Amino acid sequence: MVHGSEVITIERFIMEQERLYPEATGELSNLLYDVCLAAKIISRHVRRAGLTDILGAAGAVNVSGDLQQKLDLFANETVRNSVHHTGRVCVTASEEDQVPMPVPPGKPAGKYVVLYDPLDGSTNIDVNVSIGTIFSIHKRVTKRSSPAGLADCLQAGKKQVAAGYILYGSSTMLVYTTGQGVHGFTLDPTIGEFLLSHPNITTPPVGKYYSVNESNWNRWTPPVQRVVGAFKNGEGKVQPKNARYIGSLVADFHRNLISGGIFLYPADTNHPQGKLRLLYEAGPLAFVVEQAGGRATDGCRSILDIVPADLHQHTPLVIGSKDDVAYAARVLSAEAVPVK
Ligand code: P6P
Repeated sequence: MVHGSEVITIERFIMEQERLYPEATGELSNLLYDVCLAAKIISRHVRRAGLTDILGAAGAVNVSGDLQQKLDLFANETVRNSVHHTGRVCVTASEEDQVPMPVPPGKPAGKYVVLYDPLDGSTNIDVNVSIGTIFSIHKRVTKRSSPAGLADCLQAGKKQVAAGYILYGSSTMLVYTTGQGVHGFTLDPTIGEFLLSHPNITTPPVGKYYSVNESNWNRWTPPVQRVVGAFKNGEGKVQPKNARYIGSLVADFHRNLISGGIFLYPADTNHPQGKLRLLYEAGPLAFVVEQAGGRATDGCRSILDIVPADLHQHTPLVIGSKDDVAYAARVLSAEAVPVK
């Protein structure tokens, strides 16, 4: 937000938010700054991806089976290197790493856990479509005397202390929540600062858009087909919506958050547990959307209530405007049919 010559940087905003909590130590604030630094570095490279040899596949394959793009690996290392040495974090976990990455021995281990998808939508890198970074912050649950690890990562989404994403779109935006509303910042590359551009984001209860990959239609259960059909053609009180699908989760999510909409990646016969990941995709976005007045389910259950059993666990995802998500949950709960 720019008031005349006065700009509110994310650093100032976080500091003012921290002052609301006299007991705050400032560690979470500093961790959010660390994430901001990583975002700026990744943004710089994403913006130049077409101009350097960083473009293209790095040849390896991650746990999702996605061909790892060089930018994926760069973003993965950048986030880890921005937080591991700070003494604020004890362990990180990423879509690009098979296992959790505890802070190395000899480095101070802090009280926070960072789960992240370093560059979601990376198959869009080479075709210049918006991509994003998603992050989730928890407090460690294991004793400081023991090494941090998987147990600190496998926490329900409702335990998150902060979550957000960076969208590398027509501009680079960072959107986050610490449970005190949702706030959006736009990077001014001329000064290298994220400036408050979207304070107190709220999402309309009924969305303009529905976002789903309809090429999966024949792989869905009939109830899922009914729900998507209602958003497409209208049914009862559900009015028809415009279809918008970028195929990049953060971009689809952000448009729906601002304009109102519903994003669905249901289970299908190719993805019986859904394609998206619970811990570092659905969970953080669920925290953000609920803080903005929206909802997020796996079709039936609240995403934030799901207790993960596996670090890279998949989940179906229905997320966005609360009345649209509630309609989907009513149909999908009443007509629950397992995907065969
Ligand atoms: P599909 C990108 O690969 C991604 O992980 C998300 O960003 C996106 O929402 C989804 O997969 C798109 O998947 O099967 O529609 O191409």
